[in-house]
Amino acid sequence: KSVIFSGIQPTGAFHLGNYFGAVRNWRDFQNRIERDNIDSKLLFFVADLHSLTVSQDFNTLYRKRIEAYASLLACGLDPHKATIFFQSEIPEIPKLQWILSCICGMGQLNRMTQWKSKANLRKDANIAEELGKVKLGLFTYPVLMAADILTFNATHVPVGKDQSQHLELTRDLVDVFNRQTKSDFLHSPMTLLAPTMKVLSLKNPEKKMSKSDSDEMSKVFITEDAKSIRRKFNKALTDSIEGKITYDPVKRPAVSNLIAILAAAEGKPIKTVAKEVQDFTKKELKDAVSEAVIKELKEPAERYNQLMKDPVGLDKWSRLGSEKARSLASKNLKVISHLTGMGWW
Ligand code: AQP
Repeated sequence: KSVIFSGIQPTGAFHLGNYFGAVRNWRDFQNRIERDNIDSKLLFFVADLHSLTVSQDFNTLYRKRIEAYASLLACGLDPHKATIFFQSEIPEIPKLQWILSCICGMGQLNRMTQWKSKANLRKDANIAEELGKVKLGLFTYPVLMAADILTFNATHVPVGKDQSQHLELTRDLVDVFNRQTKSDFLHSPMTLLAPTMKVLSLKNPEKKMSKSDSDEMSKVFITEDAKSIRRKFNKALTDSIEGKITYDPVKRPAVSNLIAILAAAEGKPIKTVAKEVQDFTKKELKDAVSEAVIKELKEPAERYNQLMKDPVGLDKWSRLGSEKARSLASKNLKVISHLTGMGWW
């Protein structure tokens, strides 16, 4: 039986990148599994422990976690069909993280690229001093991610390209664990790369659209109203190239980003959409993207507003999710703990 598993951090409201690059694909998995009657377990979680790896305002984090949970449901994840939970409510995860930390080399973590980009190391400064400021949690983030996956013995992990390196590390840790414990208990999880492209910032196509970007005009939230969506796309950066609209991510990244968003919203191949819009003006392209995105986000936005009016209902779903997740996690951790000579936790 396959176990499909993925998570998202509660570091801010979900934007089009999170939606097209992650959560919409998860919903499609969920619906396909139901339609085709596939024997598969689905687990999705709010990665609140991961969000602590960068500095957080603890006064707002509690609410952001709930907003993230509501966003997952609003995007169509269904607690009847998938187990949807908060990472911090599963104590088995940090237990396994410790066991994995004891088999993971510093050199393996040192090769990971994501902590380096998130640590904002200054190139001109003393490197030892800069490294000394990096928080242990940020450096060991990939071990926590491996623990998330292996606590549930997941077989498939849908992620964006930026996470592939962490999945490779997880597979390496599985090999070491199984070898050292002379077992084959842990599965080597497969990476399912999101079919959708990276959604870029509407203001700077050199950057991806990101929750933590302080420029609100760079991103469109899944809960945004039509007027605000139109305003953001109207003010989106394009380029000064005249003539036909063309899809060329290298020479025309901003225009290509708009075409790619339109294609994702309409559920069509980029090539087809690029042809359809080739004679549009840039204003017409922006209008078409706005209308397609408004249509695509209408239901998630409505559902989100309803869910946020019902905190008791949300709490009920998240408790149910945590109970289901814990029951699976504790079964697996018992075996893992026994294999590592720790007795039965
Ligand atoms: N711009 C993007 N385009 C496509 N996919 C994206 N994802 C994020 N941004 C884009 C995908 O969303 C999932 C959840 O991401 P995360 O919460 O783990 O953190 P992230 O990847 O670092 O996302 P953000 O929005 O940029 O958050 P911050 O600003 O907090 O770092 C992942 O599957 C990711 O690939």
